[in-house]
Amino acid sequence: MTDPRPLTEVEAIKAESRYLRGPIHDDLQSDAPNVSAASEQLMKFHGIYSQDNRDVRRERTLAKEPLDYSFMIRVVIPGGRLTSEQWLALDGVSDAIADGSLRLTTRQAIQFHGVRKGGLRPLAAELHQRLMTSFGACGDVVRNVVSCPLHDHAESEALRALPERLALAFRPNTKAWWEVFVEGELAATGENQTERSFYGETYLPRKFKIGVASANENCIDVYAQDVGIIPAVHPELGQGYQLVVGGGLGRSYANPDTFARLAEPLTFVLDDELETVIEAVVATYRDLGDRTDRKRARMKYVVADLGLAVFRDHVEQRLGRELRAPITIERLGEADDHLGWSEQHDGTWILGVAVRAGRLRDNNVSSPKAALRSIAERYPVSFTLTALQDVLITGIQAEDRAAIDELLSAHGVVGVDSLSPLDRSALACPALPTCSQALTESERRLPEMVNLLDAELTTVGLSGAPLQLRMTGCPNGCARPAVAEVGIVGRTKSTYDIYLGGGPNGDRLARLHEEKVKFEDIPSVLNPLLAQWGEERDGDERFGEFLARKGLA
Ligand code: SRM
Ligand code: SF4
Repeated sequence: MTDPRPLTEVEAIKAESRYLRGPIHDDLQSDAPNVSAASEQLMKFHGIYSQDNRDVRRERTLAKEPLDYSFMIRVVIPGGRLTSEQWLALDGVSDAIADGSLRLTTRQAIQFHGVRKGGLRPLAAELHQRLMTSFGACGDVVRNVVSCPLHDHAESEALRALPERLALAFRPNTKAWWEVFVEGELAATGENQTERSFYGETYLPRKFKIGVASANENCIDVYAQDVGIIPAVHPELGQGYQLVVGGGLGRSYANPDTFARLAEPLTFVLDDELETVIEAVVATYRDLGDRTDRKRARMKYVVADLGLAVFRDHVEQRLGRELRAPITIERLGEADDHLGWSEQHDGTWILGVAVRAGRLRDNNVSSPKAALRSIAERYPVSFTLTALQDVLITGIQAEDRAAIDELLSAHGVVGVDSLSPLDRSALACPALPTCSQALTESERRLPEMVNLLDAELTTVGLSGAPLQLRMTGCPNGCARPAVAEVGIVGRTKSTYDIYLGGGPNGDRLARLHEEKVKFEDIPSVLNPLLAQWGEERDGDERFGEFLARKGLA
C-alpha cells in the first residue's frame, strides 16, 4: 500500500533538479550573499552548507541587517588518506578562502568554515586540480566512507583499498558538481543523463553511511553506520566481511519516535560480493525509507520497524538470491586512537597527533597547522585523518623522527603523552557559531569541560584514569555521544542531557542519566558514580563497563 502522506519539499526539489543542478548556477551568479532555498538543499549534495554566524544573528536581526552568511564546505576523503600535496592544497585554501582553520571531522573528512559565496568556485577548482571533491560529502547519498587507518599488514592491501573502492562504487553519476562549480560557465542542463539505479532520480530518502572497521578494534564506531563492514574469517569460506546494518545515532527532541540504534549482523560476504550486496541494501533503503518525514527517514528506522528478518527478505528480493547467514565474531576491542609513534611493517613510522575537537588553527600558544605544513613541505610523508578527529603523519623515515618531534615541539604542539587520557579521547562537534542546528555550545567549551572533569577525577582519587568524553550541541549526535562512556548532549541554550554507560568498544548505547544539567553542574552530577567506580571497579575496568555491570546505566 502506498503511503498517503505527502512527500517532503526536499523530495520535490530533488525530483525537479535535473540531477542535482537546480538553480545553483544562477544563484552563484547573483550578488546576494546567500542562495535560494532550493539551492541550499541541493548544494548539500555538493558538500556545501549555507550557514550564518550565529554569534551576531540576534543583533543583526534586531538592527534589520542581513545575516552574516557564509558556507561550510566538506571535502570527501575516503579512509581519511591524503598525499602531502593534497594536505598543502587544503591548508592553502583554509587561509586564502576560508576562516584560516581546517576542521577534521568524525568521519575522516575536512571542513572549511566561513567561505563567502564568491569563494565556492575557486575552492572547487582547487579541489578538482588536486583530485579531490566535496561532491557527495553531504546530501541524500552514500557519504565519505570511513575506515580504520591502520590496516598495517601486507595481506591487508585489499582492506586498505576498500574506502576508495567503495567511494567510486557509490559516487553518483551526475556531473553536476563539475559543471556547476568547476566548469562554471556551462549551461548545466542534465539532459541525456542517467543516474545509478540504486539512487534513481530522487536519490536516497536521507544520508547513508558506510564504515570499514579493523578486525581487532573499533576506532570508527562500526555499529553507528548504516552499513558497517567488519573483516572476518568464515569457518569454511575463509577471509571476508561481516556486514552489520541499521546503525545511526541521531535523535530529535521534537519527534519522540526517533532514537539511537546499533547496527545488527545481516550477512557474511566474500570480497567480490561486497558491492552487489551493499547495492541491494542501498536499493532496499531507496524503496522503503520514509520520504515523508526527514526526521525519521534514516535506514535504521526501516530495519527497526520491519525487523531484521523482513529487512533481509527485501534485500534478497533486490539481490536476486539468498544472503549467507552472518557468522559469530569476537567482540571488537577498545578503540585504538592511533596516537603517538608506531612502527609499520615496511620499517616506516607513523606519528599520530591529537587535535582538540578536530580544529586545526594556529594561535599565540601553539601553531599545529603551521607545524604540519612544514612537515608536509620538508619530509616525504602522507597524512591520514582518523574518525576520532585526529591526524596521523604516515610514511615517516626512521631518521626523520627526531627532527619531526623537534619541529612539533618548537610549534608548541603537545606530545600525546602529556595529555590526560580524558583529553586524549574527548570529541566535540562544531556547534556554535556555525551549526544551524546547535542548541548550545560544544567545541568552544570542550577545553573547559575537559579541565572540569579531569579535576573531578582528581577529587575522587582517580587522577589520570581513562574516561571517554563526547560532547555535542544537540541530539543529532555528530561526535557520537550516544556510544560514549560520558555523553554530554545540548538540550537548551544553557543545559545539557548527560548520557552514561557506552564505551570505547562502541557496542553499547549510553543511557540517559540526567536531563537539563547546567554546564558547571555536570562534574558534581557525575561525582557519585565516578567515586563509586573508583572504589568498586574490577581491576582496570572502564567506567562504561562498570556502569553496565552494576546496572547503573
Ligand atoms: Fe553531523 C547534521 C557536523 C558527523 C548526525 N552535522 C550536521 C550539520 C551539517 C548541521 C546541519 O545539518 O546544518 C553539522 C555541520 C556543523 C558545522 O558547522 O560544521 C554536522 N557531523 C558534523 C561533523 C563535522 C561533526 C564533527 O565534529 O566532526 C561530522 C562530519 C562527518 C563527515 O565528515 O561526514 C558529523 N553527524 C555525524 C555523525 C557521526 C558519524 O557519522 O560517525 C552523526 C551520527 C551518526 C548518524 O548519522 O546517525 C551525525 N549530523 C547528524 C545528524 C542527525 C541525522 C539523523 O539521523 O537524524 C544531523 C542532522 C541532519 O542531518 O539533518 C547532522
Ligand atoms: Fe550541529 Fe548538533 Fe551536529 Fe553538533 S551535534 S554539529 S550541534 S547538528
